[in-house]
Amino acid sequence: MPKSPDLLLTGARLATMAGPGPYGLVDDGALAIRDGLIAWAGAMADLPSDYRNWPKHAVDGCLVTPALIDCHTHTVFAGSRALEFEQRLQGASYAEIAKAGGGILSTVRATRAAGEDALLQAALPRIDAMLAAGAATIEIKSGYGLDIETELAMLRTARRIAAERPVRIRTTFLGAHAVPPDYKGRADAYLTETCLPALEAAHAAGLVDAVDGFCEGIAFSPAQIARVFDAATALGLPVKLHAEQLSNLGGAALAASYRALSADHLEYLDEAGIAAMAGAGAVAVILPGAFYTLRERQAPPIEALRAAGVPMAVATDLNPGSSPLSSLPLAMNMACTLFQMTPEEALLGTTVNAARALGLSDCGRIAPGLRADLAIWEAAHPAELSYLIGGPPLRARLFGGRIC
Ligand code: DI6
Ligand code: FE
Repeated sequence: MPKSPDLLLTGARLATMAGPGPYGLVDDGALAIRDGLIAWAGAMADLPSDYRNWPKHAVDGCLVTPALIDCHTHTVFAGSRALEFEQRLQGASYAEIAKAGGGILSTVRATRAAGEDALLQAALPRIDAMLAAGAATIEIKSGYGLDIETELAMLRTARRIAAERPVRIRTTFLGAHAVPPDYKGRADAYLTETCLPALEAAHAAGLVDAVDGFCEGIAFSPAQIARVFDAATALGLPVKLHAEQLSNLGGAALAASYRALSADHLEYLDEAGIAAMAGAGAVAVILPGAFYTLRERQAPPIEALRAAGVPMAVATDLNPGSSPLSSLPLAMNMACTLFQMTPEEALLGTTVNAARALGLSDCGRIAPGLRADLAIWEAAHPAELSYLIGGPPLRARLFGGRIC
């Protein structure tokens, strides 16, 4: 990345998310940025003299937070599932539509037919919406290819996004998302012949940061997910899992036994799963957009996760079927209103704990030495990010120290 010019942000309230006190708040703050990193952050009154003559950028009356991190998305896909939305409103369930060959498989058909350039062009407006809502780091999964060629094409497309927009992309291999039609009823053969070879090829091409799976009655069993996790572990890749979204198969405990970065969704998570996650230090990624869209009734066990000290992240799960949502502030609002997370937990969930769910330690807080990825909001208090439905206006974003 080209070096960014030295910059001193002044006049803002900082929500450093780095303690002490709620949100790590600093009133009348100053923030010095050099070479894309935070050099110093604190109260203006304490600013060391070295920084006093740096070029200033006043953001009086604004709130500065770490730029938001979306740690669970399926942003690269082709086609639309609006008609399925209509079917669900007429009474068809997500699982029924999936079993009839729609759902994920309908997006697979469109994605296989699209070609890489079309995939990129379809993804960019989604990315633009995510950036306009304050994100700077976005995780993107494969899983709508389900053949070797298209799984790799999805991951390459995701990586290309970082050359097109000021954003950091982390890629997750999700070959175990659904069983493709040509392998109907033969999930293990799909894993042996296609999914695991695709993982090896994608890893060899340097396209994989982590490995995910969908552990569910309509997708893969724990034993099948274990095969994928064994392969990931052999390649030295961290794992995460779509677990306990529609039923309880013990996916979170399985993920924890592989020291997963995270287990995600978790509506049907039980006490044993919570204890396993707490023991493994896995992040619980809460995805209220999917709960809302599918009009689910059972909320994830937030109170028990909180009591067990499991760190919680919040993400959009942006995908064409169960969560056509690109705004992290809206996801935060939903996490508070639907699940009674606190606004501080919601912001920790899109900064500190989202970084952790991606295995990143250089972002998600405002502290010296971390990346200067920042969001500048027209807001007085960080609770407004969750309180206002869709969040307060974003004045600007800094990516690697550059205003954009
Ligand atoms: N759970 C989800 O919420 C997404 N994937 C998954 O395993 C939904 C994907 C889709 O419906 O296209
Ligand atoms: Fe998902």
